[in-house]
Amino acid sequence: MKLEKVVIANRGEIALRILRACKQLGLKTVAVHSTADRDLMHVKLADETICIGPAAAKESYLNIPSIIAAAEATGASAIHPGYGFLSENADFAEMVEKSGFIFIGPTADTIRLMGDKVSAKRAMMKAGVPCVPGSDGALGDDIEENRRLANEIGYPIIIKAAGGGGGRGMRVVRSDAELADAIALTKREADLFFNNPAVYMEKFLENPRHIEFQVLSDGHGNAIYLGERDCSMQRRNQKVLEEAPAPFITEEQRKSIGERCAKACVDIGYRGAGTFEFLYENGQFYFIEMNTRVQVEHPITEMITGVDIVREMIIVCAGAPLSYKQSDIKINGHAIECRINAEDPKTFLPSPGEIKRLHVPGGPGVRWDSHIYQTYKVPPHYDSLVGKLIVHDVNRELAMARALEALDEMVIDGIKTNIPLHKDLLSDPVEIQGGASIHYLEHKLGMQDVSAQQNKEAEVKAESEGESKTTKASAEKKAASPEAAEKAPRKRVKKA
Ligand code: MV4
Repeated sequence: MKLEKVVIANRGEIALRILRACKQLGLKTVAVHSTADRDLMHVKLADETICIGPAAAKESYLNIPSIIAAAEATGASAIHPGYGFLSENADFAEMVEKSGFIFIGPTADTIRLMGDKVSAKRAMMKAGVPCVPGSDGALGDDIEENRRLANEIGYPIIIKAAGGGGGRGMRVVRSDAELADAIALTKREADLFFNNPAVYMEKFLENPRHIEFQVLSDGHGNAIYLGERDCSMQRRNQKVLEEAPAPFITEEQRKSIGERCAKACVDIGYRGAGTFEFLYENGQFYFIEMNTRVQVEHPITEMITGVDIVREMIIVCAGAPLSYKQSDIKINGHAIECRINAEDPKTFLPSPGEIKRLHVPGGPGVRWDSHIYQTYKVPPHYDSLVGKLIVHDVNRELAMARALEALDEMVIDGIKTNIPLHKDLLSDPVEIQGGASIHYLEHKLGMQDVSAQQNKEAEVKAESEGESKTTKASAEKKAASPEAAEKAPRKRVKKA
């Protein structure tokens, strides 16, 4: 099929990023948007626009029939799902392809394989990707057997929902006494949240870093890795700042893990852009999940490799071979991304509203991926990401300095943003040193603010008691996250 016109089934900065890639490829674009998003920048720039429903994502960006109807009505040949929303919904990918359109991402079968964390881990183990030690598959009902397994792995262990991911549906267990209840509770929640009661067991890593490998694969036996990103700076499973390459990771480690990821892509016939998520502790990488979409933080990899990831994912999904072979890929310098959110920098409450004044930094090594403009009104209905400041320089120290200078220059008036948090973080000795664990930022924020500390304690308690995020003691509103929380609850489709 010849690719001529692409439906952009997303909003905000990533919709604009996809539109730019399409324009460069000479492709026509269709922006599908909700009633709250008529003024989005990519809607103004698209060749055609279609309103697909009301502000609520469930009725617009998650409305499968409306999106497919928009592709039909405009004679489009492909649909790009971006991140979040329907990007990792296998049923959507299947319906897109059954309707005769290209899904810009892997096949529905691949999304399904990776969406089930038990089958994902099994596939990765088979491909030679190192995984967290744990159960071989889903846990059975024999509590004696599960106890034996937990002792073999060694406490603490973690029970995770097979249908979960991104931090939902997990419970840490520290002794035999807690095990049976923890498994039962996690299974009930997993059934409720993901329509799939299957759970599995892993060794719980207390203080890991979160390091992920970017891959590109054409589904015809060509796959490459584009190095790794360190995404450890996070709060409540929301990444705040990412960098590439990951501090203190050697070229040997990069090559060893990267080659295994690329081989795994070939083994499973992976198509498009993908990310292998690892926990990294004591010099070892442990695979946890694969993301089958373009990620928020893809630009830092683009900056250090020179590869346009969105362009490559479009062309390989249209049937072209990858433009690069592994030997073309060289890691050049260091890149940092600061996610700029419309939120209170202290309470983290969302701060929608009108952008009254905007000045964005520029100059060499400074990139601003954002849909916002002066007079744009950030709507309250979606995640609070308003832009990504990406900086690049020859080394980490200079990149950090450049990030601080760019943040100093940036002016976003009318809404509150987390720019002060980023400035504070880039001046933090632990951040400056590099290699902090996934818990560092929450620890730092907890130290600064007593109420935040209480929230954190409530959160730890809630996690061990298996409450959902919405019941936490925090006054923080449940804001959607760009990549994960905006996903519709997965419905299990009964096989005929
Ligand atoms: C873990 C873990 C420790 N040990 N698995 C949370 C998100 C989901 N993608 C996996 N997660 C974790 N899995 C084992 N065996 C700690 C986390 C974790 C985490 C991981 C990555 C980034 C941030 C995190 C925050 C809390 C917990």
